[in-house]
Amino acid sequence: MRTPLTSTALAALLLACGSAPDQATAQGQADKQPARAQAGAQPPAGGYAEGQASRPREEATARGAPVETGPPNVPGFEPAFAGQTRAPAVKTQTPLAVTEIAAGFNKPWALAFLPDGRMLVSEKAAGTLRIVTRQGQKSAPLAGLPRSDNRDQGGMLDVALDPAFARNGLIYWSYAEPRSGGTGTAVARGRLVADGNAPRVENVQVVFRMQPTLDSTKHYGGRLVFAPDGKLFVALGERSILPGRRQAQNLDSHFGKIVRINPDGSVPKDNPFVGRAGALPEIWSYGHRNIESAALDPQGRLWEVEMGPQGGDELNRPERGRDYGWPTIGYGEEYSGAPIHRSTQAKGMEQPVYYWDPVISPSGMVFYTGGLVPEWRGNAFVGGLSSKALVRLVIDGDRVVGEERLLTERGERIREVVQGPDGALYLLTDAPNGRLLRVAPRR
Ligand SMILES: [Ca+2]
Repeated sequence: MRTPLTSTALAALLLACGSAPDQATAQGQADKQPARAQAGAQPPAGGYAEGQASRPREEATARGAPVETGPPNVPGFEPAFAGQTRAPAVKTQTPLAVTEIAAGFNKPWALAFLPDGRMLVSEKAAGTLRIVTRQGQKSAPLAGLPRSDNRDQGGMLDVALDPAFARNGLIYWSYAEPRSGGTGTAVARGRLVADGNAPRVENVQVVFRMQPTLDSTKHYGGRLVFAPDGKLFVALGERSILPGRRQAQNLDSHFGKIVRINPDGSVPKDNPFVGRAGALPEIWSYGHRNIESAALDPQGRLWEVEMGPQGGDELNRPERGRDYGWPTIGYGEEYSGAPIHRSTQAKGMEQPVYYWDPVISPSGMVFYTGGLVPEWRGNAFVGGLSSKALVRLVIDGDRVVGEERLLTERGERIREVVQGPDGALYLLTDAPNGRLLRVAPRR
């Protein structure tokens, strides 16, 4: 099925797509190591204008041109249903303005609003949390945080407020925990003392430790989402290296799982695998790759976007006890171009609601419910790293019916997206000098 790229095929590809394949491939590599040679983007012999690989694009064109015009990395894979990839492009009609609130964050990863309008911002590479005022003034790093392993994809990850924060002052954060023999994702909580010149957390308690420990610096996952019933979802990665990847299907491992815990770390009795021999009781869903985007929709249901390999980033709505397929099925391939999956579908494994090939490299997610931009209500927003975009998804009946890439002209890797109390979107850019941006209608 896969043949080397010939110059004839390349010419046909360029004519058919109107876009150089190396642009999409180069973007897809940016957050994904090791990088793949661009010559590895292999359309079928004869190019995309003929043959099965052209079918998904033709379908998409019939429904309206998609925002993605580059060739897929894995042209042999076809969507399981119409609209599973390359949804028609949509365009925000409201004129937008982007304002920089603050800069100088060391690879910021997550943002959470405090009730008084100040923000907690995590700095992945520094292993810190800071408080930032609405005017952009940054506090000193919070004292009292446990040590994190800040190498590579590790460090300080997500931060979230307890649903009863106003009463108990508790915040939760995820981080790469240094351990004997390796690292693992951990979640801790503590009482925030936010006033004065020495902000800190007190009574720190680690409430979750991913098992097992593995000597890998990648794919920690880490997104924290409180469900409407007060349970805490923790979205995890599979640690990237093969000994981790293969555990995404194993219920005796937290790798490649979404776990569901009580805020104190205890296991809810109604979790799907409670009482099953050999299964870790915290597991909610499995077969995930690396989840850095997760959010509740306006109905209170959990959604996630996970980083696929080369090709194959996925939007899923994880349900209790279900298998989301990684690494058995998927729409991507190794960065070398070698196959990972024999098939895109298998019995007993869930299909993604939507997938991207080439990838967007998703991080951060929110469903917009604000009043500032009424046309966005109910839409999902996802940060894009390699795609250097804020990705907007119009969702109807659990299907994606429109996609937009916002802020592409800025050329910044978007790590986090949150809706502020004012109805604006707040973003963090992924850089050693990362920025906090506010996106709102132009005045
Ligand atoms: Ca999947």
